[in-house]
Amino acid sequence: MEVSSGTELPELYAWKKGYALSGWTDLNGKKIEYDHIVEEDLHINAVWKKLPRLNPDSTSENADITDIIYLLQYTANIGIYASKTKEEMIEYGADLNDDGSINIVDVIIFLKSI
Ligand SMILES: [Ca+2]
Repeated sequence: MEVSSGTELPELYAWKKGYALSGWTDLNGKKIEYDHIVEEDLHINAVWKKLPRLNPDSTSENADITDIIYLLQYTANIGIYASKTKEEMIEYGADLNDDGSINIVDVIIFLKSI
């Protein structure tokens, strides 16, 4: 995708089934901060992250609303993942925007991605 000088990065609205758009990188693979104003014309690549399967009872290959409920429960410190560390949740793939935190933003991205 080409982005013109003086504009902001596109919002994270793109959609790919089973994946969340977690951000953008430049051609060298370096992550571009979301609030970065582009200073020169730039080619950016989307970073897609596979949606995690958090529902242990699910047999489906693709993530669904039940996985989001488990993530939402984690952010409220309840449910089967409540005792998991942030690092464990990141390992499960729950940090959908790659900011090192598991919170409501990840839940929203998840909701927008299924
Ligand atoms: Ca996050």
